[in-house]
Amino acid sequence: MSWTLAPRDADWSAAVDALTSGGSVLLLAHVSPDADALGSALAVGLALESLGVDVAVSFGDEPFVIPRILRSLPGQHLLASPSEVKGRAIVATFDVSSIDRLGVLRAHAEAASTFIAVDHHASYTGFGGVHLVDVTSPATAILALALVDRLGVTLDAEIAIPIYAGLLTDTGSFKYVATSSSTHEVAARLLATGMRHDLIARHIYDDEPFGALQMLGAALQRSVLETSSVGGLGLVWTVVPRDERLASGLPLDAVERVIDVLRIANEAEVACVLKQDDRGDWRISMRSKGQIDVSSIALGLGGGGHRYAAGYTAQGDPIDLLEAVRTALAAAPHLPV
Ligand SMILES: [Mn+2]
Repeated sequence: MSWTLAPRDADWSAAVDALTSGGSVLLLAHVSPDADALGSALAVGLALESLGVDVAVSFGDEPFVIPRILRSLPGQHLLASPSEVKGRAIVATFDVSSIDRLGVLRAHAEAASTFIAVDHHASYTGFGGVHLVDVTSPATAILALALVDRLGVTLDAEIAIPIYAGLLTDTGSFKYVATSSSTHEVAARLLATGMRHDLIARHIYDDEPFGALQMLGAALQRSVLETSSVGGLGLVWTVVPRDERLASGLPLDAVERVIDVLRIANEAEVACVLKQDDRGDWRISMRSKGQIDVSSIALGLGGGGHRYAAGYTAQGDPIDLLEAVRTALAAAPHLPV
C-alpha cells in the first residue's frame, strides 16, 4: 500500500497535546538509525526538553550503538538504551516506515497510551494512532521542524543542527529530485540560526579512517557490472563480507559510502551492495537513477525505502540473495524519469 494522506491540523494538535500533556515521552528512530531518523528525534527531544518535558530518545538496537557519524549531533544526553526507557507512556517514531523497524522496542511502542508516527516514506504502513506523515517531504527532518514550530519552541542552532543533518543526507546534499525551493528555504532558515553546516558536512561525509578507504577500494575492485540485467538498464553490485570489514576494525556504518560511489556508474540504472553485519546477516542496499522503483523491490523482499534508495535485511548465501534481487529487478516496470 502507499500512504497518501498529508497531516491534518487535527493530527498536529493531537501530537502537540500528547507530547506536552505531562506524561513521559519516548522518541524513537528506526533500527540502525540514519541522520534523518535520529536527527529528527534529537531535534524534537531538545525542543521538548526546553519545555520541561521528561523526554528520552532511543532506537531498538541491541547492543545499543550510536553510529559514529551521528555522535556529534546535539542532544546526545537524551539518548537512552532500550532497557532504560521502559514505562514511558507517550511514544513518537521518526522516519520509521513499518513497525518492525522499531526492533526490540516494538512491543513497548505498541503499548503506548499515545503513539505518534512522523515519517515521509511512501511505504509507511499506517501504524500508530496519530499520523504526521507527508510522502512528498524530502526528509522526516522537515516534519520534525514543523513539529518544533507547532510546539512553540524557538529554533536555535542546537535544534537546527540535527534537522540539517537529516535534510542534508536524505536529499543527497540537495541533489535528489524531491529537493524543492521550499527545501532550500528550510535550509536557509536552519543556517540563519548560525549553525556550522560546514562542520556537519565534514563529520558526515569527510571523516573516515584510512581503513575505510581501503575497504572501499577493495569493494569497488570486486564490483560487477551486468549491462543486460534490470531488463537491459544495467546493474552494478558488490559485496562487503564481515570478516574483511572486521579485519580492518570497521563498524558496519563505515560501509555506507560504498553504494554512494558504486551508483555513479553510468552503465547501470541500479546499484546494489550486500554488506554483512556483525551477526552475519546481509544488509542489502539499492539505489536507482529513477527508472526503477527500488522501494517496491525492497518491500517485496521484506524491507522498504524510497523509489531511489531502499533496502532490506536477509540471511543466506549472498549469491542466492543477489539472484533474488536480479529476478525482482528484471520484472520491475520501467518508469519515466
Ligand atoms: Mn528519511
